[in-house]
Amino acid sequence: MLRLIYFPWAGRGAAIRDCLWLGGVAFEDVRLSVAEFRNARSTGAFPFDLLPVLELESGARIGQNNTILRWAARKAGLTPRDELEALQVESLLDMIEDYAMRLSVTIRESDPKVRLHQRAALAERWMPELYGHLEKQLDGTGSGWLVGSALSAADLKAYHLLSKLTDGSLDGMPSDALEGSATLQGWLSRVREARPCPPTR
Ligand SMILES: N[C@@H](CCC(=O)N[C@@H](CS)C(=O)NCC(=O)O)C(=O)O
Repeated sequence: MLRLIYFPWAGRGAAIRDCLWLGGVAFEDVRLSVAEFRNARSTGAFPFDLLPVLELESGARIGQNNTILRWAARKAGLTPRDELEALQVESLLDMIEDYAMRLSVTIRESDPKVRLHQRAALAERWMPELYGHLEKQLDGTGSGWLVGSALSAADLKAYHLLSKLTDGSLDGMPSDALEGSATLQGWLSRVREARPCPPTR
């Protein structure tokens, strides 16, 4: 059986899980604690020593979240047929990942003073820049979705990043950052409603 290996939180696993659930793709949703991850990593269990990792039926393991997300979107039938739209989704996934990396750097920072300094740059510069890119994209399609006229992996990936940035759990990141944007707020509600409910186990 296919296995998606990640941590118990949303992070870089959530959009992949959403795609697989939306597409009805059977997979084992493996959620490792940090201690379990470190033990397994010390045995060389993961390509590049990071999660998420996709394990195929053959047992082959694949790393890098955008690679896995693109694969999951194809499996789920969520990849646009139109070539330009498919490229736009790919490009958005990479653009969003650039900003996810900026957030990751602050999460890995152990010095609280340095972290707050980094978060100020995130809150004042980088995240408004990301929100601007997304607003422009939504204004361009006019459909309520980031690409074309349907939900794509780009909506899911951006949704999870923006949700994390504004859920109040990150020191120095204001939870009201999107209050001034009716476009982004409307889009977030649309994605929230379109997201699948995790299957009951
Ligand atoms: N470029 C990688 C980044 C993966 C990554 O940073 N994963 C984090 C969790 S979101 C991780 O495994 N952290 C564990 C660690 O750094 O020890 C990807 O796209 O998958």
